[in-house]
Amino acid sequence: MRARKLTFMAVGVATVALIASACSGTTRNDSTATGGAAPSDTAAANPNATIKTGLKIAYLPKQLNNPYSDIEVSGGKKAVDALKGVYKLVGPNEASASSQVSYINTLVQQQQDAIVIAANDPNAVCPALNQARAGGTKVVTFDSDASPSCRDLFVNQATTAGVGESLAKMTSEVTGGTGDIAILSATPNATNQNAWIQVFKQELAKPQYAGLKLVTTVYGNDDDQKSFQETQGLLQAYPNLKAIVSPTTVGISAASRYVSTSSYKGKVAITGLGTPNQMKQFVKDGTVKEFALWDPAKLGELTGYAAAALVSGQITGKQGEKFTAGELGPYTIGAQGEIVLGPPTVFTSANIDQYNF
Ligand code: RAM
Repeated sequence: MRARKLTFMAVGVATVALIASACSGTTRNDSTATGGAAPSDTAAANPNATIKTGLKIAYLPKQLNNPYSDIEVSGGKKAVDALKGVYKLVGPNEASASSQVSYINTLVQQQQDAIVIAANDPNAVCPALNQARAGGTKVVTFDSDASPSCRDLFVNQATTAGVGESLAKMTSEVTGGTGDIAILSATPNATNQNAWIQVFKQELAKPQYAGLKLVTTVYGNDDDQKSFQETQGLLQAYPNLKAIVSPTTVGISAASRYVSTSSYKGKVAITGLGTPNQMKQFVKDGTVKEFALWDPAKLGELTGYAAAALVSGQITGKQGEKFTAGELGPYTIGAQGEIVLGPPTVFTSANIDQYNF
């Protein structure tokens, strides 16, 4: 399908650091670590290049048993099918830091044209991803980025700043602007949640949010049961809690389920990021007033078109390059190889019935 690069880059000291970090995973404070063996791609983009058919495009979401991932990859399959490519889906059942490495290694052996991955840790996946790239496979992250040193493109669902700001605004609205609040996140290593939480905290430092006090952040690991138990723990440990902010679809639905049948209903607000279909019942029963998300299927679809454009040479990942993502229309690559799907939608009782995902 394509010429494989035979040369591997000199890897140097930086990769040793990455391999070391792969053992323990990465927390937010070192998530900006760079280095690694990014292949030097000096080829110029050819905007008129034809999208090749038969491209082998493999999706590797954070985890398979997450309704969000199912929606996401359904859009990926739609794009790959439309482009007459060969779609593949693999992934772990839990979203721990190094859980994706063995899947990447297998995809490398299978000589996929592109690996599309939502990274469970920005650095743990890097040595394997760079090995894929050294062999000629293009790497596109979506949903949760890896270090820019080990991917060609990142398709972000919304701007990181936009998501963080929206979380702060919703929290203020559902609490009336005052009180103790807690975060129920996904895994401690998740690039996307950590980036959103960082912006959220910066927002909370602004005068308009002075009445909100973040008391703790806990991690449900994008596991429904653990998220449910962490919710219970938060409510017991912080009797004055006014809101739980959960920037994960798994966390927000588990927290809502707990609160909806407890004495905390009506006293502790829940907001964050959720799928309308999982959250509808909790909006209707009054547990949840507002939350946000984008359409995960569109994220998967856009990523499929980006991967195919990259493999076909229409784009190389440089800022300013343009491509068309089928029915989703034209997109332009931004700084650091980032493509943004669009702004998130805020869901309330007024609009939730209009959405079905
Ligand atoms: C969960 C995952 C995913 C995130 C959504 C909002 O499903 O953590 O990565 O984007 O929540």
